[in-house]
Amino acid sequence: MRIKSMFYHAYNSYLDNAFPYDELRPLTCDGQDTWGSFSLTLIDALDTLLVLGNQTEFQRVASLLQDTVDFDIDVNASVFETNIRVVGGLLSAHLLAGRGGMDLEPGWPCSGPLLRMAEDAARRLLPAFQTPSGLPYGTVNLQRGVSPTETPVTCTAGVGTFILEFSTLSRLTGDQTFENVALRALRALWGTRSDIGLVGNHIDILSKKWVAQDAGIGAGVDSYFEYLVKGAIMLQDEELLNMFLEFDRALQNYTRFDDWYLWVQMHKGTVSMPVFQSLEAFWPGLQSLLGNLDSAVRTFQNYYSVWRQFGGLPEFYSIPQGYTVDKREGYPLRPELIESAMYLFRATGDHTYLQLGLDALESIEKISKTPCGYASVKDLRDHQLDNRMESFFLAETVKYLYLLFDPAHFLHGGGAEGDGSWEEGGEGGRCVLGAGGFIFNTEAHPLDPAALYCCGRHAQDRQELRDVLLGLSEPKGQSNPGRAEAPPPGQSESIALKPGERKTPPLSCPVQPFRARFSVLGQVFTDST
Ligand code: DMJ
Repeated sequence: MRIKSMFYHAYNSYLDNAFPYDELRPLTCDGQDTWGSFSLTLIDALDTLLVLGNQTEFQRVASLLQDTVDFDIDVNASVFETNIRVVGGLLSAHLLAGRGGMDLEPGWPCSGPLLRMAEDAARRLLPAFQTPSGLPYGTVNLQRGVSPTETPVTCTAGVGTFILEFSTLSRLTGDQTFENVALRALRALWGTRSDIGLVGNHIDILSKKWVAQDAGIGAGVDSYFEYLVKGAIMLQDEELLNMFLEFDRALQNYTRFDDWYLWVQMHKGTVSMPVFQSLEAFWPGLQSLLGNLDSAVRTFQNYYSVWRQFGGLPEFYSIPQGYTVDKREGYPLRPELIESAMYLFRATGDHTYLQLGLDALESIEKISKTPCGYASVKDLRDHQLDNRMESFFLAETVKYLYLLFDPAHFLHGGGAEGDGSWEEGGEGGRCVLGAGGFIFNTEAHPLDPAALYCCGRHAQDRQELRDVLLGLSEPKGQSNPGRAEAPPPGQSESIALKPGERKTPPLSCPVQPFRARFSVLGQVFTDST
């Protein structure tokens, strides 16, 4: 199958030429560290191996990563990227370990080596959340916490894209800290919305002032909205759903025009940038999860027309001009339109979405294939290439393409007792896994809500037992430590780098490369990197 060949061409090239670096450089056939120094592409691609049915390589890589990856490193890492790619990738592989034929610990899925790795990585991100507001810093040193000179400016997605991974960690391990800090950040962000119900692009996490006041659904914001919806579904949490629905009303009111979504000033609602960004193409998929199919279909058609015009989605597309935007003509092999096609095909059965899949396959093969991988397209107008293959190409783009053409895949859910798509796990086989469908994190790593529910119940039982035992043994009046609480505000000093210590530039909010201050159609976005 062509999608499998695409995967293995890129994957084997990474292993042969780039491992243990984070990414493959497909033009020079070598590797480079980008988001950290933790073999990022291999972690990100691990669950795709299983999605493609390769159990033996899944097992080999799972143990290779346990032996080779060390998060105790003096690296300044993006809190957002490390969470969605590393923590998300490891959690997903952990939850799929049963189907992957790995040797399982007796307590799995509530314990296991990949879960411990995910927890180790996530614990190193926690200092970023120790702020008076609860809004996290964008960058943290994995060994030493947040630098005293760290910028307090973070993008919206960098604050609001943790609840899926962190609640999974909390419910599997029984340590509430992760879910607490993610929720605290979401609630704090909610409190900063404007009078007309919108949030901007970059916020100062100390003053809670909006530094970039453009409201939209794309770069710097996108996965915040995605996590409100998916968090609501995964945790059955009405608070998150209500937050999203209120945002959605404002977005529909102020930013939607002819089923495009523009950027507007968050306080006034006036259009600041009539631009479609490739990152926005996740939106029709999200709408389909909410049941808003008509609108999802129309918006998808708009975005697909841009794909057809260029054979890919340029990073920015000026809607009035019907053309690319200066310096934003690239297509770094992003997954979002294919992701939406997968959801919409699942919801409608319409073959338009398969056609997009075919178009994507053809384009990527034709434009970006090199002797050792697939290269980001620097400019869709002349097909110049960049020497970079982002890890999301194997984690997301290829995975969503494969799942689009395999509607019976177990990850599409629909499992019911008897059809063999569910499995047992947990102490005494009390967990029924995979029967309630999977939720994909924003890096396409599937998470299983049933495991959260099952381990959460076990953790609760264990906690109640501990409380009873402690209550019996403690003298009256002494407090019960119980589960960890959300960190108290104002602790950033304790996790700070000492003066003079090494600090590399922060890598925060990279969802869209706001690499410099730049002006598009009169609107200035501020870069925090
Ligand atoms: C991925 O890392 C994630 O999907 C993120 O939410 C947005 N950017 C890339 C893919 O385009």
